[in-house]
Amino acid sequence: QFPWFPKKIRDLDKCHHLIAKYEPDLDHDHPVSLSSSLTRTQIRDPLPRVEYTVQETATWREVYRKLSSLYPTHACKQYLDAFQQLEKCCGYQEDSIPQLQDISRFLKERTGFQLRPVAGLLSPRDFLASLAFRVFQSTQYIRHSSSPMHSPEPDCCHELLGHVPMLADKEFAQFSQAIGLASLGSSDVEIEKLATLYWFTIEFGLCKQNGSIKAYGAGLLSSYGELVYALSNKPEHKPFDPELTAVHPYQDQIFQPVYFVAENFEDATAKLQKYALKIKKPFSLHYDPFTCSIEVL
Ligand code: H2B
Ligand code: FE
Repeated sequence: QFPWFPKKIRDLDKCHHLIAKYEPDLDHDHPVSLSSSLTRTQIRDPLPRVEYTVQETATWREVYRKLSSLYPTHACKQYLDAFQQLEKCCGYQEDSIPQLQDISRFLKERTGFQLRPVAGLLSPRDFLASLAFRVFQSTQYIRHSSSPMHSPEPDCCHELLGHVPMLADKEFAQFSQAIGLASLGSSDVEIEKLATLYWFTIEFGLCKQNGSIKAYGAGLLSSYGELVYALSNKPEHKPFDPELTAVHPYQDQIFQPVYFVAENFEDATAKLQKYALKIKKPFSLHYDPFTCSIEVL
C-alpha cells in the first residue's frame, strides 16, 4: 500500500490541502494583506490579474528596493541572469507588483514551469507533488504593511523575488522537479525527509561559484537579514549531501545555524536522484513531458 498521488496535471486540483496557520479574517495581527480583488479561501480562474492597492504596492517597493541592492553581491549568477530578464520582459520593477499570469508565461517559455495560484501554506505532500509536473503553487497576496521586512508565511514578495528567478534556470528546474518526482507515492516519513531537503536547498540553499559562495534559496533571497547572515562567517557551511541533509533539524523561527552548499545544480540533481532511488516503492515512475503525465511502471 502507498499513498495516492496525482498522475496528470489536472489531478493537481486535488492537491490543495492547506495548513491552517493564520486566518486573516480572525487573526488580530493580520500577517498578510488581501487586495480587494483577492480572497483567501477561494482559488479562482487560473491566474487572475490582481489590482493591488497603493499601500500594498508601497510594501512591495520597500521590499524590492532593499533586497535588490543585495543581489549583485549575494545572489548566484543564475538568479542574476533571470532577474535581469524579468525586469526586461515581465514587469519586475519597484513601482508595481508583477502579475502571476505574465510570470507564468515567461517561465513556461524558459523551463516549462508554470505558476498556479494558491490560498496559503500547502501540505508538504501536495506542494511537492506539483513540482513533479513543473507546477509551482504560488501565493498572490502580500504581507501586511505593518511588517514589510517580515512575513511568517509565503507571500508574493517571497514567491516572486525568492522562487521565480531560479525557476527560470534549466538545471535548477530539473532539480526542483526531481524532488517532486521523488515525493510521489512516498510514505509520510519519506515526505518529511524530502520536505527537509526542500528546506535546505530550494529555500535556504547556497552554492559554490567561482571560488566563492552565493545564495540560491528563496527563503534567503527574500529576506534581507538572513541573506546577509547566511553568507557571513557566523553560520556553519556544510557540503550538500542528501542522506545527511534530509535528516538535519531545521529552524523556522530563527536564522539557520547551518546551511548546505551545493557544488552546482547538475551535481545536486545527480545526488538527489541517487537518493530518490533508495526510497522504497512497489513501482517506478516516469514523467512524460509530452502529455505532462506520470507513467507508473
Ligand atoms: N505551500 C506554499 N503555498 N508555498 C510554499 O512555498 C510551501 C508550501 N512550501 N507548503 C512547502 C510547504 C515546503 O515548506 C515543504 C515542501 O514542506
Ligand atoms: Fe518558499
